[in-house]
Amino acid sequence: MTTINSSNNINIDGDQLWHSIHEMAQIGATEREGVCRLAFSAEDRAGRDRFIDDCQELGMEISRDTIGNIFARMEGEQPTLPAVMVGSHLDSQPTGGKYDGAYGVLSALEIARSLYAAGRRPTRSLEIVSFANEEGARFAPPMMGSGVFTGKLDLEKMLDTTDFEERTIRGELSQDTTGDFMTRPQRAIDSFFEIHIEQGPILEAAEIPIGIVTGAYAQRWYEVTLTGMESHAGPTPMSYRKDALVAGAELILAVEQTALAHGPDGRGTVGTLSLSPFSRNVIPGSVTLTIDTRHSDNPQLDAMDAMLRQAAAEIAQCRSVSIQVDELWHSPMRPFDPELIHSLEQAAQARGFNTLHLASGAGHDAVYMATSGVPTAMLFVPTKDGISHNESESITREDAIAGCQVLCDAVVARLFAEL
Ligand code: HGY
Ligand code: MN
Ligand code: MN
Repeated sequence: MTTINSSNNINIDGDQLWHSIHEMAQIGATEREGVCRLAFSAEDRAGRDRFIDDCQELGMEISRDTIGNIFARMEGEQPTLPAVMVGSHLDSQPTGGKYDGAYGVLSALEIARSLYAAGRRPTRSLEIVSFANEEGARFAPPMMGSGVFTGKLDLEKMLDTTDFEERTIRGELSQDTTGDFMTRPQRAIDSFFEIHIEQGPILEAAEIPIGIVTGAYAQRWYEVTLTGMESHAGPTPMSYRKDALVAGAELILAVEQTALAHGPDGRGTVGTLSLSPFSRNVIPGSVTLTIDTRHSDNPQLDAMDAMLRQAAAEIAQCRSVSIQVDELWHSPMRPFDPELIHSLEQAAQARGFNTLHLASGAGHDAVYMATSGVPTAMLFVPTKDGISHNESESITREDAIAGCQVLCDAVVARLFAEL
């Protein structure tokens, strides 16, 4: 059990952290003060290159892997020991906020900076990481970089994944002009820590600055194709129609009903929809849409899957359209590591912060790290009005610094732990 030995403590530079977060927010900045750094875009590459520059400035060893994850390593006194890894992601939603992901990567960087500034070389090595394409907004599924890194997602299949303009990740990466950094050697990882904004209302409502994350909700993503019959909006009587869009509208309401029918932890969202032939006076013959379902409990998510498929079958029959429901991705609920959770709890208490334990409705790279068997834990800090995946996303400077300091204390305890 790694205990927080406050004599080991390293104090972070809160001003430097807050400044680096807002420097990063300039990369891909939007007019409404958010960010747009879609995975593998020029803005995403610029954010990643800034991270690389800052790590190189410290003298860290940079490496990457074939899906574009970036690793920076501070070698410890005993370099053959498995490293402590800390990180998150720099890619964003199209109308993302300044803090989702970037706060976690730049907190990891601040821990490295603080160790170098204190002249402290840890026993274990420290690896900080920026995982590629966590959001899955442009290229689904999400958490792709960590999924490939942990072997849970197939690299070749991911490289051939296309965005809505039919561009592939392979093609995007081929334009990559990052330096010729070495591929990260196969090296064991002792533990993984991630700090993130909560992206929900719980911590702010409880007026508690530190959230200890117990695990992340299970998720299932679907791609749905509805096929009816396009025909003339005038001469076609209502009873003759095979309207794919009206069937889609019923399915969207069924998604909402399915989530509501599975308690407060049920979530159902239709975030994209396209139709054809997209003409004012033609009955839509074809609709494609995506569904994101989540639940804190694996069996409940399975029950939602069954209910959704049942609803689709009934709508298809009633409206004489075909509805193809394809599961795109499934991420089961994964609890995080009790020992690391305890070390985060200790670190927060040692600094006098109240904590609250909560599950994450959002997915994070920590989920795949935990799934791969690496002891993993996450910290949350409050999000203003619980709003995220929105340009108005906001956190306080005070909470950002408190969270990073608590993370630093737990990470340092692990880095210097007696063997
Ligand atoms: O969708 C999520 O949970 C995360 O933001 N990728
Ligand atoms: Mn995120
Ligand atoms: Mn996100």
